[in-house]
This record gives sequence, structure tokens and C-alpha cells, in this order.
Amino acid sequence: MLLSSDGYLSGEDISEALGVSRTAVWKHINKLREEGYKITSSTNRGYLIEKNAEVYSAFEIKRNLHTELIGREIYFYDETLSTNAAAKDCREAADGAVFVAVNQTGGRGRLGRSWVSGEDGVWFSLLLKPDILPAEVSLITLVAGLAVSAVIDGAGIKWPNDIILSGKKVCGILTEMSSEVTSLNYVVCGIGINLNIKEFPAELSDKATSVYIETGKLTPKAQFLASVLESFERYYLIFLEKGFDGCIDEYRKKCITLGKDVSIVRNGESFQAKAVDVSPAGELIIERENGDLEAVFSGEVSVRGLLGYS
Ligand code: BT5
Repeated sequence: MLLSSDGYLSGEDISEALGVSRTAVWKHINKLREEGYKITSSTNRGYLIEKNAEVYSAFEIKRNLHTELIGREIYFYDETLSTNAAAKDCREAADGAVFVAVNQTGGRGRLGRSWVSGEDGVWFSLLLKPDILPAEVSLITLVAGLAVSAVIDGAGIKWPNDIILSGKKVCGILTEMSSEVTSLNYVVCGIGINLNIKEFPAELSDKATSVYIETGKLTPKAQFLASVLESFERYYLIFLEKGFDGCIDEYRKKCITLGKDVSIVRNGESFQAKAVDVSPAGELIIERENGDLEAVFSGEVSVRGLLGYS
């Protein structure tokens, strides 16, 4: 009501419209202030909200969101260990539920690595229950990468799952699943975006960056996350309908690995090759020195760019 009112709104009007006491209205106003809304109160006129104060909350994300599936339920934490863990704990939640944290105390990367997650980033996980095979789940990481790269100006994808801005990592994706041998229970796709981070610990500063560091601009987190979720839904629905084939052309355009020399580490042995394509199954197609083409799976190898973009 406050946000859609042009001027002051009286406590009496609010209490009548909502059928609650004036004291209850006052308590709710204080709750909103705690969430970060700037609300002025005046004895005769009532309450006035500052419309463009930046607030990061489930309500603000929803207010900016126009989706059908993604974000139907939003779980918002001021602090949690990891949003992937929170999503797994709530696996009975709706398909498309989103778990967001201001701060993660134990943010995780792949293979048990840690993920630096202070309060200036956007850390969230999607709980997904698609009707696909466990073997196809890794494609969701590619779809998520495409969705994030589409909303960050100038961002590219380092196959399979890093989003790169000015040669440094601005976003990482960790997809996990619970499945039987041939049937999927659920997928948790965790996405960490360095949005307004001002600086990184010394050991990360040459390989990590943020949107703020690259543009000098702070971005409101709720609006930004809503646009990422909309972008994700757009590509995810195409993926569910047509498979990765439906997204592959856009993925190829965004994939900065293609056309580059890469070093492949397979079974402890390292060799160089040229990355030439991404297949509809999400593999990287590499060309060996003798001209042979080979498919590389993300779990099987590590790919290091030779040109300083990794
Ligand atoms: C990833 O792992 O890139 C996946 C990161 C996923 C994070 C999200 S946040 C929401 C959800 N909840 C979680 O707990 N996780 C997900 P990987 O490719 O293994 O990269 C990890 C490596 O990136 C680390 O070993 C560091 O070298 C580096 N790193 C750590 N924090 C970083 C950051 N904030 N920005 C860029 N690089 C970082």
C-alpha cells in the first residue's frame, strides 16, 4: 500500500483496509523499517515510504519478478551456511523454488572448494524437478551460465560453468542432484554472482572480479536477481521443451573458450588442443594437433585456457 501510494497514507486508512488495529499497523511499519525501508511518519498525515531505497528481501525480489515457474516460492536468509544446503534441506518445496542468502558462512564451489561469499554478492540456489535423465543434469549448468551471461553486459562463458568478465571470474555455478540410477529426484543449481563486491582476498584478486569493480556502478540486488531469474526461466523453458539444442547457438556465441587453445588434463596426463565447438550433449569438442576431433566431458577433465582468461 505504501509503495503504491502517491503521498502520505494515514494509519487509519491502512488499519481499515487491512482490518487490523492501529497498533498492529505501527508494529508492521517498524518491521518494514528493520528490513531497510525508509518510512517517515508524521502525526497528522501518516506514513510515507521512500520508493527507491534499496532493500534486499523476498518481497522486493517478487515485486520485480515476472515468471511462471522460477521463484514461485522464495526462501530468504540473512545468513546461512550455503544456499545449496538450504535448498536440499527443503527439497519438498515447490519446483522452481529459490533460496537466497545475504551472507553464506560456508559457500561451496565444486570438489569441496570454498566460495567467498560476503554480503555484497548475490548467492542463491534453484530447486528444480525437471522430467529429464540424471545424465542430462549437467546441461542445466550450461543453461544457467547462459542465463547469467545474458544479464551481465560484456560477460562470456568459460566452458562449462564460469562466467567471465574482463578476463576474470564474476560468477560460479554449482549444480547438484539427488537421483536413482535412471530417475531424478531433484536438482539444486547454486549460482554465486559477484555483484557489488569491492575487493577480494589477495589470493583471488587476480582471478576474481565483480560487476562493481568492472563498471564502478552499484546494482540493486533485488532487481538484479529478479532479472537473472527471468533470464533463467526463459532459457530453462526452452531447454525443457527442445533440449540443449534450443539454446546451443546462443551458448556458442557467449562461449569464450571456443576458438582458443586449451590445455586438457585427462587421467593425470596433460595435452594441448584447440576448442572448436560445444555439442548438443554439452561436451566441449576439441581438435587435437593431428586434426582428430574429440569430445570432452566436464567431469572428466579440467580445461585451462592458455590466454589468461581462466
Ligand atoms: C564454482 O566452483 O565456481 C561454483 C561456485 C558456486 C557458488 C554458489 S553461491 C550459491 C550456492 N551456494 C553455495 O554454497 N555455492 C553456490 P569452482 O569452479 O570449484 O570454483 C571455486 C574456486 O573459485 C575457488 O577455489 C576459488 O579459487 C575461486 N573463488 C572462490 N570464491 C570466489 C568468488 N567469490 N569469485 C570468484 N572466484 C572465487
